[in-house]
Amino acid sequence: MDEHLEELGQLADTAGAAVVGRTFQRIEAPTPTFYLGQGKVEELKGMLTRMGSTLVLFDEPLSPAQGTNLEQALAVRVMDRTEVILDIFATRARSAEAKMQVELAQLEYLLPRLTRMWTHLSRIRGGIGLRGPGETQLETDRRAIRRKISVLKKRLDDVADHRANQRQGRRPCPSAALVGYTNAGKSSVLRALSGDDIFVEDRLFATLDTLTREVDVGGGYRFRLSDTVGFIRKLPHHLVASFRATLEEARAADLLLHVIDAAHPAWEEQVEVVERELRIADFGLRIDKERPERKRVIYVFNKADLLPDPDGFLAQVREQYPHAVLTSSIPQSAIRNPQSGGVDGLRSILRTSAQALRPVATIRVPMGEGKLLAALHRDAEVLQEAQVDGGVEVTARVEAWLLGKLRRQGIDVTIPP
Ligand SMILES: Nc1nc2c(ncn2[C@@H]2O[C@H](COP(=O)(O)OP(=O)(O)OP(=O)(O)O)[C@@H](O)[C@H]2O)c(=O)[nH]1
Ligand SMILES: [Mg+2]
Repeated sequence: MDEHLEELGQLADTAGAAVVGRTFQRIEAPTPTFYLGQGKVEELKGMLTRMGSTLVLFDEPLSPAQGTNLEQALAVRVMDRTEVILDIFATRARSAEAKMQVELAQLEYLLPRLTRMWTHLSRIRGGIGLRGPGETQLETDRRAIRRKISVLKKRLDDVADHRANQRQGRRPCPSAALVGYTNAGKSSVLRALSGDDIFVEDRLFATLDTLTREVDVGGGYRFRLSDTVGFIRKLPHHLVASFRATLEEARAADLLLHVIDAAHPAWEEQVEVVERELRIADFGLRIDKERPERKRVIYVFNKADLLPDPDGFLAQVREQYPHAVLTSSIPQSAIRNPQSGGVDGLRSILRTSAQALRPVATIRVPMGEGKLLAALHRDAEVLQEAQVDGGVEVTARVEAWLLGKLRRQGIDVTIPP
């Protein structure tokens, strides 16, 4: 409970509000009027006056009626968790795409509230047999909002298509997406791996846009890594849905790097939240039917420098997460515990993955298969080519799925040990 309020406090801080007091009530069934019991509302009112505060934040979602009633009873602005998150997203969106995504989520949040707000008003006016101006206005507003929603959806679909085309045009290089709870250190890991100056902040939702970097993982291999928007407990669903175009990048990746704040007391709950969101966003499944295998996840336990016993921690989590690796992604000079060793472990896991995803293979292309030869030059990294009896022998770094496809077509493929 404390951790949940702690997190709401972080959200408030990120949104630019200073927390002056907190209170909670255990409720079996929230009341439709205030959510809280009458006594608690009185207590809250006293607190507000004493502390001179101007805003109340609720960790639970409030119905539009509860929100309105509370604002009237307390005479201050009341926001629920969803509204705070939307507010943060709105101020943090930079790119045109992120702005559209946030606007879409805001309108979807507004739509049902608008209805109830106007219903409430027209009841006050309530003339018999009168189709009051409120109702007409409501219809007009609703129609305008729905129209705007569909325009935004269409434009975001176009963005997603454009991205998909771009992905197809890229040269073959394995890709991974950094996913995880907000503030776990996704951007920091990308910064440490790439050496680029990427925006990092001890605030929630520092990153709203997908940022992609090609990273050298050693041994002549490169990996394309994408940073993504973080997840949080009780993330509004229309918000996740509207970030579809951004998350598509992660969905198309060869593997996922699930970055976890190992030093956070509630990291296990955070892992569950992220995995649930990923399941909802349908991440485990390939959209490409030619590659139906489940996506591999590497669990990256970050902030290892803050752990009292990093080795003991790793031994313990490996029982549940065999593909776990420890990282510390802040500049090495700032690390208290130099044993925790940077991102080298992760880099070498990526190198192994790149080798597995793009094994070097020898492919015997029969005479007259010019098309296949051209396809290899386009989709694989050709290292060597030699004329042999009855065709051409190509040595190339080829994606594993493509090798499977070639084999199914009866092409002679060998992978040297
Ligand atoms: N001590 C320590 N701090 C870290 C480490 N990695 C990240 N941090 C800090 O954690 C905070 C969040 O880091 P970010 O990289 O912005 O986290 P993020 O996951 O990208 O967060 P969002 O984009 O907000 O979802 C920053 O203050 C970082 O300096 C680490 O390995 N050790
Ligand atoms: Mg970030």
